[in-house]
Order: sequence, then C-alpha cells, then structure tokens
Amino acid sequence: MDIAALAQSHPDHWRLATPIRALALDAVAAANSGHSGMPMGMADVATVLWSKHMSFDAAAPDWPNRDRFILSAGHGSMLLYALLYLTGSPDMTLEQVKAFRQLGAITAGHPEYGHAKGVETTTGPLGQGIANAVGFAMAEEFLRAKWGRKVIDHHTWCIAGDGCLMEGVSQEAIALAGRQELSRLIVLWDNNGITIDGQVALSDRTDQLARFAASGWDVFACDGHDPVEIDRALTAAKASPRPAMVACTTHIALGHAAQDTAKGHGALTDAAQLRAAKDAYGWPHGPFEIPADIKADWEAIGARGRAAREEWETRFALLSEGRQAEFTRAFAGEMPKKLSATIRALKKQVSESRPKVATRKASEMALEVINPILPETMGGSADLTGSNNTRTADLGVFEPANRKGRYVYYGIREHGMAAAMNGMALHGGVRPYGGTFMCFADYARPAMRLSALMGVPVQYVMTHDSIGLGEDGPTHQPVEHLAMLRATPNMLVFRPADAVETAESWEIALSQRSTPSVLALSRQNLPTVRTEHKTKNLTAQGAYVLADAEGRRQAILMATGSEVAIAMAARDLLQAEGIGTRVVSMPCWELFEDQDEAYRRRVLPGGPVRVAVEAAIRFGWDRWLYGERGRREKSGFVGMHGFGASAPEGDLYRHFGITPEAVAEKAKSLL
Ligand SMILES: Cc1ncc(C[n+]2csc(CCOP(=O)(O)OP(=O)(O)O)c2C)c(N)n1
Ligand SMILES: [Mg+2]
Repeated sequence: MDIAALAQSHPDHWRLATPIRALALDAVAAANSGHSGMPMGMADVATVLWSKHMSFDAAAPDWPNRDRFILSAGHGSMLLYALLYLTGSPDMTLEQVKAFRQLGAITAGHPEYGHAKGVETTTGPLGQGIANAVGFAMAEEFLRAKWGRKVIDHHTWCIAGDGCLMEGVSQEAIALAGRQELSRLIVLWDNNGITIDGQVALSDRTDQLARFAASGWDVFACDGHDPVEIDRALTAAKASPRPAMVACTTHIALGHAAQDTAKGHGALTDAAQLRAAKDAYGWPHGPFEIPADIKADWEAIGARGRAAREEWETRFALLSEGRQAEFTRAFAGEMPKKLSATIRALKKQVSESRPKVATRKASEMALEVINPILPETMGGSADLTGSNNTRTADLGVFEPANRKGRYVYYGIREHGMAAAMNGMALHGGVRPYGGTFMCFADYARPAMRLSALMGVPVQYVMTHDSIGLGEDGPTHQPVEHLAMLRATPNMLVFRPADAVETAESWEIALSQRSTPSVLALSRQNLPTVRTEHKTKNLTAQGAYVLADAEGRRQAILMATGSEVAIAMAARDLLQAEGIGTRVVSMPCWELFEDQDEAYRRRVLPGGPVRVAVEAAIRFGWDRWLYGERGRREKSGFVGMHGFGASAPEGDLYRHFGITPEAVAEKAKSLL
C-alpha cells in the first residue's frame, strides 16, 4: 500500500482522516489495550460518511430525526470516539479520549449506550449492532409513516466487520431487512480479510455480496481508501430502493508495520512502530495533538446539520400542541395516564368473571386493552403468533405496503427479533414487545442480555413456560430458564398466576423506562386465584399474601405462576387437617427484593415451615427458603430436578410429583 500516493491523491480528505487514525493509535497506546487496526482501516469510509452523507448536528446528539450511526464492529470504538470528539459532540472531550478504557470514563472499551452521547447502542458482541440497525430502520419506517416525512425522515448507517457477518444473528437480521425492504438502512462492510485468528479465508469463503443480494439487498463495492469511490458508493446506496450493503475493501491497521495482518487487529503499542506509522501519514504532531485548523474543519462538519435540525424544530413547533405532547411522551417512554385505569377495569372484570384461561391468553386480553391506548407499541412473534397470543385486533401488519402496521412477523428468528427490538426501543418513539416459547430464550439470550445491560424497556412475551406445555416434551419445556433470567441483572421476570396478575405484570413492565421484562406465561389453563378485586397492583410488591393461615400459622407455601393454584389446593388439604397455612404468590422476585425489610418480614415471617413450589429447578429458591428468616431444616422444595418429558400435562405434574398432595406431604414432613 503506497501511503504517500494516497495522501497526495486526495490531500483534503487525507487531512481529515489522519487524525482519526492518530487518535486511535494514541488512545490505545495510552490504555495499553484496545483495537487500533479497525479505526485505522475504516477512517476513510467514516470520514466520507460523516462529512458528506450523514445528517446530524454534533451539538444536538438527541435530535430525534438525526441519522443513526451504529458501529457494529464495536471493538473499533476509537473510530466512534474520535469522530465524536472531532465533530464537537458536547460530552466527548479530549480528556475523555485520553481516558479511553479507564474507570468512570465515557470512553468504554466497547461503545456503551448511556455513556457518551452519540453512542446509539452498545456493541462489542459481534453481530448485535447490525441486528440492532435493522430495528432502528424499522422504527424509522414506522414513525415516518405515522408522523410524516416532516417529522421523521432519516437513514440508519452501520459499520460491520467480518466477524459481524460471520455471526449467525447477522443472517436473521439481513433476511428480515431484505423482506421488509428497509431502503434507509445502509451497511458498510469493513472488508479487510482479517480477523483475530488470521485471514478470513481460514474459516470462511462466503460471497458476501451474493449473500446479501440473495436476501433482497442492493449491493455495492468500493476501495475503502479512495474517497471518490466511497462517495460514489454511498450516494448509490442511499438512492437504492432496498437495504444496501457496501463492501469497502480496506487494509486493517493501514500504514502500520502490522498492516494486513491479524496482529493489526489488536493493540498496537510499540512506540517506534507507532511513530513510523504517523511518519508515513505525514503526521508530525505529538500524542493527542490535533492542529486547531483541522479541529475547526471537523467542527464545521459537526455543525453541517445545524440548519436542518433548526428547520426540523420549526416544523415540529407547527404541529398541534397535542401531537407535540404525544410525540414527546412516546420518545420519553412515558405511559399515558389512561393505562392504570384501563388495567384496573380489566382486573375488576376478570376477578368477577373468574375465567379459567392460560396466562398467555390472559396476556392477549391485556394487550387487547393496552394496544388501543398505547399507539407506540409494536408487537410481534418469532413465528408463534397463535401460540404466544401477541397479535391483537387493531394492530395491522408492518410490511412495505403498510408501514403503519404495528405487528411484525419476525419469522423463526428469536435472536434477530430480540436484537431488532433493542434497536426499535433505542430509536425511540416505539415500544416493542415480542414473543417466543420460553425455552427459546436461549436463542434470544445475547440480545436479551444487552436489553438489560443497556437498560432498554423491551418486553419479552415467553409462553409455554414449564412442563405444563405437555406433549411437546423436554426440548420445549424450560426448567433452568427462570433461574437464568432471574440471574440477569436489571431484568424483571414476571411469572403471573392468573389473568389478574398478568394484567398487573403488563402494567408494571410497560411503566419501566430502563428495565426490560420477561413475562413467563403458561400454555395450560389456570383458575383465577385473585377472586377479590383490589385496585392496588399487588404484583408491584413482587410477592404478597394471597391466602392467609386460618388458625395458628404453621406453614408458608411460596409459589409462582401455574403452581400458585397447586399451592392453594395444598393449603386446603393442610387446613382440613388443622394446619394453618399461608400461601404467598411471588410473581416477580426482583420487585420483592426491592421491598423494605418490614414488608418482606410481614410476608415471610420467621417460624412456620416453608415450601416453595415451582415447575422449574430449585436454583435461586434457597434465597427465600433459607434467607429471609427461613431455616434449612424447616424448608422444602417441590419442583423439577432435571429435564421434563413428553406426555399430557396432567400426567407430567403427577409424574414429577408437583401436586397438592405432594406439597401438603412435604409441609407436614417438616412440621
Ligand atoms: C460474539 C463475539 N465473539 C467474539 C468476540 C471477540 N472478537 C472481537 S473482535 C473479533 C474478530 C473480529 O473480526 P473482524 O470483524 O474482521 O474485525 P477486524 O479484525 O477486521 O477488526 C473477535 C473474535 C466478540 N467481540 N464477540
Ligand atoms: Mg476483519
């Protein structure tokens, strides 16, 4: 690679691109860790994109109509930090760049949503960013149709590396985007032929252009170091009526001794080699030193979109006050005031009519009243619509012919669905929820984890939540999934017992602004256990006394979801023998943990024996059995001890010993 020739052929461009490379080298060297090669390879593409194509105003990183930029190859975080610093993003100071990867800095090792403004999503787990980008582009299509081009009308740009395209989730994302004809989505592939282990050819020979084209994309290619070619490719990609992929042929760690090698992927910290690379660029400046004229030119690029943003604000101000307030409410993730009253009315009706329905059906009943008053919800399912009960009457189907549709057929793509929902929620103005069988939380898990890590309020509707699903057998019966989900920080896991708790769970889940939720819902019908209407949302306390002991309290039965009715029946057996028994319904452990000591003590006083009942493994229950004033020798567990089996539901509950009789026996054996 003739660096001098590159520099001479387009000096104005070179002058802007070089400081990105220099900052990446300096920051990685200062941290003595990180990834230098990717920013050095993609600096030219990024410079053309940010200076000529991307619509943004660096001074207003929250402008709702900005183009979104997603660095899916998150290890190249210094590319993004350098761009934010150079363009003058308010919180990206040079001090922050110097503190790259240090505790408390906004310049985390991989871009983290919620740290630096301008970081649209957390990336680093390869493949997530490109799948998020699909969700961003879906949200844009929906909102453009809903609010009109004067309010929402922008592009979603994504830089993805070889690793992103190798990850399986990328195929789910690409196929979904192709089917949805997301013409505002443009993926720039850093085609450098290198990953950590060496050449891409070690493990892959995919024709990526053919692959994207086969999924319904328009594909383009350019020399990723030639600004004229890059500009031409980006212009063509923007004009394409389908999602576009631009293969940018680049050299990893351009100009460094490690160029075009796997060594160039990581931290290039050798001082002499670093100096030599800068010399090759014709960059005589010291570490972190950016000449004022170059910085000023970059800041002018950052201000390029100011007029567009101000015009947008003027247009927005012309909307009726009601519409402005509605837009602001939806983007802030606030619930309409009507939500509580709507849920209360449903609860009252349910506790009076006492239906015997599956909680997945109860969830549909809740969504039937929620969706009409919450116009920002976008529901969906990974090909289990009729099982997850996620589609309600008024939603319409989101597709190219109907961008106002609010129901997404994600196909059999749990991971792609979860990652797209993250993107939709992060875009703002949309409240996504999506369903699958709870067992397949495993397939969605990497993106679910990021919902929690980023603090985006996505709702996961996970039906068929135990052996209670019956004949489909152990492949479909979650046993360890509740434990896995409960172990995830910043995630609310609801396992409601009946239609009342299900409605309450939905109200709480939707009221979260920075916490995702899982609703673990039954396939099988369950009796209504909340037969007395209470206006208060009892699920909000996480656990509560559903039925108290009559006479001296000798036993406390703790249960969730479908096993609450079993605990109630066990209580009848015990009370008949004169054993005073309390039943505690525990629909959401996390919320119960949040209650104060006095409340927890009232629900779980010391003294009585304790039996936990849940058709899942025991992992986690010891917190409630031994902790909270409980005692090891006075507590027992009735639930699963291994995988399930294929049989009718009733036979399975008997086979695995999860019955009222077994619970009563367990309690008596501890007295
Ligand atoms: C899901 C996931 N697996 C593994 C990694 C570790 N990892 C980080 S970068 C990388 C190689 C990526 O190759 P490529 O996208 O081509 O990046 P380049 O080396 O070209 O910068 C790997 C394996 C990761 N970040 N995420
Ligand atoms: Mg690569």
